[in-house]
Amino acid sequence: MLSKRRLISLLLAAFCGLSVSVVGATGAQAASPGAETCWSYNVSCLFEHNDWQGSYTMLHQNTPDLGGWNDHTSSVINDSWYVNCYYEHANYNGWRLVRPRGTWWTSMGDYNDQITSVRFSGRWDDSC
Ligand SMILES: [Ca+2]
Repeated sequence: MLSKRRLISLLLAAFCGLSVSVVGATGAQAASPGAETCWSYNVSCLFEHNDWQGSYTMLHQNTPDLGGWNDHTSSVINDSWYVNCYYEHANYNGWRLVRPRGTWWTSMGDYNDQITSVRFSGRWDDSC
């Protein structure tokens, strides 16, 4: 049988543990300032780290060479009005990844730090 003091201690520990897990879950779901900006302005964004963290750049049009952002992208948001196609090399060469408007990746997986050019397309068949 638990003493009253022990029972209160366990309840407090359980409550604190629940609080920590709730804060953790909220933190994981909270958008970064960069992500909030991208979602607010209907633009396409590239992020330095997974989960839309780190520095970011906004794109508004076809970009045949990302320059300083070459091979630097770890997550993306496409909140532009267009399909976005991301390419391995400059001038839309190499492999291609497609993101319809209003979609994202929180991680680029095997394509981490490899995007070099981005094309915007108004087509509805997800091609660029
Ligand atoms: Ca590349």
